[in-house]
Amino acid sequence: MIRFDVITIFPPMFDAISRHGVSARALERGLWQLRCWNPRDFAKDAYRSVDDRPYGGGPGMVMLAEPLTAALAAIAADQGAVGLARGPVIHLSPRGRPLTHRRVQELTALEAVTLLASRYEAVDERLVERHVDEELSIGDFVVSGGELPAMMLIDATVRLLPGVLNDERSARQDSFADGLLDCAHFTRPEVFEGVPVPEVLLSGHHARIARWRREQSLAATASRRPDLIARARRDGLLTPEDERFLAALAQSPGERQNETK
Ligand code: 4F9
Repeated sequence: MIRFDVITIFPPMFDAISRHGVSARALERGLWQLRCWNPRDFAKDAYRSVDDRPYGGGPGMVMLAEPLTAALAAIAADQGAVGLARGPVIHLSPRGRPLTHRRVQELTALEAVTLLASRYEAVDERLVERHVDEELSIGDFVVSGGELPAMMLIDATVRLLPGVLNDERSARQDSFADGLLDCAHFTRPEVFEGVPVPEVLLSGHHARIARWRREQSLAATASRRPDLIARARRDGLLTPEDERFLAALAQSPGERQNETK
């Protein structure tokens, strides 16, 4: 079982994953644990300050190293007291390396993961240097704090834990699980605003359906994320049949307008 310890000045934000949806149900069923730690509780002054102005001047505030260090020490002590193998301390930051499906999969094997969800413009770099193992980004954009990115990391990890999803096949067909984007999906009605469901899906021919879905994945990935095609090729995830399909796709521009959506 995995336990997430999160340092945040807004613990109630985490109700979003502890009280709603798949992650909440898994929490209730004891498949993972969550503890939030407020750095204000580790502040040293009467105002319970967790930030201060940057040396060198400039806009914004910087999170103080000391309350964060104290919070990290308390987390490590608590994890140790209950016998958890210490996992990494991860800071969610736009300066981090991109979070990937592979890294999420690796996290599922850990007993404890500590997340620093920072606010303000930055964290004192000495704290990062000395006490953070890894900085991870969830995309090339900035949000108002690390809480949402931290919740995304937790949610992505929890849904891969055994027993969390109703059908284990769901996680396997997700985008990125096989290095490609997921295929398109359809449900009732059979005709929507004049657009019919692709005929092959009504055929009951399982091998043809599987091939069609594979080609949908390949076409969407080639058009939207050519970087993923290159990687899948490098990782040996493309069959000769896939390669023939991609070659034909490259020969027929215009027919795939839809794929540039
Ligand atoms: C963290 C943005 C991870 C993207 C943290 C403001 C962040 C972020 N990925 N933005 N605080």
